[in-house]
Amino acid sequence: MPEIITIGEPLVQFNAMTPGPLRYVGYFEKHVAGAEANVAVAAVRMGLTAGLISKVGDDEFGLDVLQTLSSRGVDVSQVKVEKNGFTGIYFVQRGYPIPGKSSVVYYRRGSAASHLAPSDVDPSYLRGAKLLHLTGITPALSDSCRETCIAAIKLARQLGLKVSFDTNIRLKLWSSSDARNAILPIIPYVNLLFTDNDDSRILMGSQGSSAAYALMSKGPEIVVLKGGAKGATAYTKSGPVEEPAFKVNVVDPTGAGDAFAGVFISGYLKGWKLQECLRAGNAAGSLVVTVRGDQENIPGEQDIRAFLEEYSQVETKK
Ligand code: KDG
Repeated sequence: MPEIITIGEPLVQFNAMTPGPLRYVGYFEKHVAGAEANVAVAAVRMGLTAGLISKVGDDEFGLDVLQTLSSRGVDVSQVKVEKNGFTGIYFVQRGYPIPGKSSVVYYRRGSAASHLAPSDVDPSYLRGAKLLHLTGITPALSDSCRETCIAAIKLARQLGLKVSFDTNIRLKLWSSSDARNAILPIIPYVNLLFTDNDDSRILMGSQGSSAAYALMSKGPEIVVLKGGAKGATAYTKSGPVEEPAFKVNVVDPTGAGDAFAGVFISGYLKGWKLQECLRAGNAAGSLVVTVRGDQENIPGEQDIRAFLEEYSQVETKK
């Protein structure tokens, strides 16, 4: 039984080898990604056990997802293969029109994972786990995916699991008002909420500490505001805890937030202080942005320590 269970769509990512508009890109590098799968890989790198509940198509990309995630230590026993279904893919455009930023083009509508239904969540798989992690991407995929998220979260709480949720609002998948209407009812069931200023403006009409405390008043014990290159802040009843980000060379920021969340959650389950969770999460996010691909550079504890040792020396030398 894995300690951390995630539910969501694993995707095959085609990452542009060169920055610029996709129409001029000649070569792409293939990776396995998907926000929840990325979090599961981060948990495994941190020494925890993790499993994914999902569906892939009976195609080559489905095989790629299954082989890659299991080779990375994620339990894929609950990833069903849908006959005649297809596995979602997406392309990453890098560095254009904003240097250092990426954008995505999805080919996933009607994918196998969008057919996830509450019956795909086996209560005996959740029983005994420590934490269920979901994101705002899955409820955007279809009505049955949204129902699956709600059913799984309620079941997890009944079974005594902690629930973490990353708002991850993808406006290429749904409108702001649909996102708000689907995500706000989920928040009261969440123990540990990850969000950022863009998402909190959509959800609460505000940002920063006022949004964090307003979200916390709906139920979560901890609200973590991810600020990317600006660092991250965790809000609890005892006040905010802040950690700055590290300066690194950005190749592709896609997936950094998932590495941050996965490492933060793992630290939280290990009983680390919030400051340590934030610092380790920032280190993981920093390492992920320096390469193409969401999962390859997610560090384990030892590499996080090495990174922090080097970077705190850089900081004190300044
Ligand atoms: O957070 C990175 C993810 O956005 C990426 O891997 C693709 O899961 C994905 C999505 O739905 O955007």
